[in-house]
Amino acid sequence: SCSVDIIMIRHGESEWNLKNLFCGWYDADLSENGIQEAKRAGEALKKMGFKFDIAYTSVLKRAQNTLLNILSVQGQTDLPIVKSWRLNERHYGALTGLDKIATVEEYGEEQVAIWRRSYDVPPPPMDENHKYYQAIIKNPALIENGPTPDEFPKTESLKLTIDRTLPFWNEVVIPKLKAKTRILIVAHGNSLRGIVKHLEKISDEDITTYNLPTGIPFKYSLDPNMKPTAPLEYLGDPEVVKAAIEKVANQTKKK
Ligand code: DG2
Repeated sequence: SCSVDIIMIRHGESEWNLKNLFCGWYDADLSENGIQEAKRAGEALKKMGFKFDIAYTSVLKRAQNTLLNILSVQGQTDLPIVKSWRLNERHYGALTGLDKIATVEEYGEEQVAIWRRSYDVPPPPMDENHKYYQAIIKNPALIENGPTPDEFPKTESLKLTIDRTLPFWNEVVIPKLKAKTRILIVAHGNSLRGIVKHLEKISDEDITTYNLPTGIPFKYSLDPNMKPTAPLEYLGDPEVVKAAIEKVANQTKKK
């Protein structure tokens, strides 16, 4: 046929999603619920008969472990996996490790919304005295497969995230898609928001209210020019999808 499909998914709930902490480049693992989400995603993909030729993921373990859980349920444990820091979550700067509600209480809803969802305002940078600076800078995964010391961010807006994710999309993913390779991408809330913004041409304004749920696969059909023929399609129950998106939006809402 003349269109090609690609499946993408944000990792399942991480331990820091569960604790409601800004995570960014901190290498939190999946929560128990996150593992279950990944397995359910694997079951859904299996049921719908999806097979893949290659998977792309970030260098962070919440994404990699989501992928491994999907593949073990879906039955493709021998799938080639390519890891790139360009699919990492946006670096959350000085906010890394802070409680999302406590941050709203300290800085106000408006400021936190700007840091969290504005297109081009990055959070304050992470300095060397930050509680998680060493854990991130010394993470072997980020040293081996990470950016060069020059490229290593201290914080990232969505725009900066897109700037380093899109070269991967254009130079690695697109050629494979053109060769009809069946691709699965497992990445993060904001690295995927960047790809979605690019594909659907979502405006800088409209992207500020756009949220992606954890652990629910979605599909694009791309025409020969690699343009989506329709908005993303979630491979899940619409009510479950809606609730999962609201859960992300509500992470900064006081109860
Ligand atoms: C979350 C996204 O990233 O947080 O870094 O805290 O997808 O890796 O769990 P992920 C984080 P929000 O931008 O939705 O607050």
